[in-house]
Amino acid sequence: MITLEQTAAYLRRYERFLILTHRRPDGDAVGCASALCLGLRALGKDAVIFPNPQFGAKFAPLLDDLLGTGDPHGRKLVSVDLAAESLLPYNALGLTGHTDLAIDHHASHTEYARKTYVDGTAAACGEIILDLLELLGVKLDKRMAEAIYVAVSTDTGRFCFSNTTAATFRAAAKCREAGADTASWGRLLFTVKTEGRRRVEAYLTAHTEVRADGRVAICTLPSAVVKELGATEDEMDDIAGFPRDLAGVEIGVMLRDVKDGARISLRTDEHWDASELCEALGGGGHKAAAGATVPGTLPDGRRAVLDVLRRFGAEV
Ligand SMILES: [Mn+2]
Repeated sequence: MITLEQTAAYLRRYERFLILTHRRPDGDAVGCASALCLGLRALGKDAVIFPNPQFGAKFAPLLDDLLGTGDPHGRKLVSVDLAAESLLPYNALGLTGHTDLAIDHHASHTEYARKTYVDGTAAACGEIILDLLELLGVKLDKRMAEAIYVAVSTDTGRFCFSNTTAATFRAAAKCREAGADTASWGRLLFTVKTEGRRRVEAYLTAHTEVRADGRVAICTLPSAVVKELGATEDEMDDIAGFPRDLAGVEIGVMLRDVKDGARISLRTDEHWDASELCEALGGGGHKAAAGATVPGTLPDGRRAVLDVLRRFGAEV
């Protein structure tokens, strides 16, 4: 592990960078990649973001003009918000074992890079990137500020999750001061509901499995259903939080089928540690939000998660 100052010195020392994000890139991943890339360019460096095939339309303005690879091995590979190399996008697996610097905030970070900076107290990796840009002497412009704002506001569920700290609000304040259009981004990210999203939420409402006297809620969302309802992956942002929002629920479980099995997403209240539960399933994450992928079908995933919940004392 290196310090934030050493991380800044590392970025200052080299000229060519390729920034890596995780599969199903969220607002924090995209916001961090965008702000870091723009900040490095502001310092006169040659920086690009690896074209993750799952980058969605919603965040497109943050990535405009920033995507590319060039010769990846002629660049320093920097990952942001990426807890483990197994989370690299499928088309970036050739880069496995080559990450030079990892900047992250996941407590479950696996230290796969040559150099690693992790701050598990940061609600969003975007908070770290903002501090780094300050250390590097980069003046925050409107676009960088919006990228950081997207990162911190999404990873904290618009500043409502228990991971939100005073530092998160200070980061958001700096973004607003630098001209971020927080109202427009807020509406786009959190309040606008597309027709596809509305249909998926209606399906989930009708199919939520409630157990343990209402303390556990499980949603199973097959990709075939998403397709049938005419919804896209871009409309599924934070859908994993849906079962946790029911009154009385301590553990919300979302199950979705992915290429290599069943993706389990857990959202928990203060009685539980989602990260610990997901580690028992081979995954990881944060105390209130974590995930794991298990081999097999959605019913296999459901059984696996129920087994672990029982092992940790839930009467499901
Ligand atoms: Mn994050």
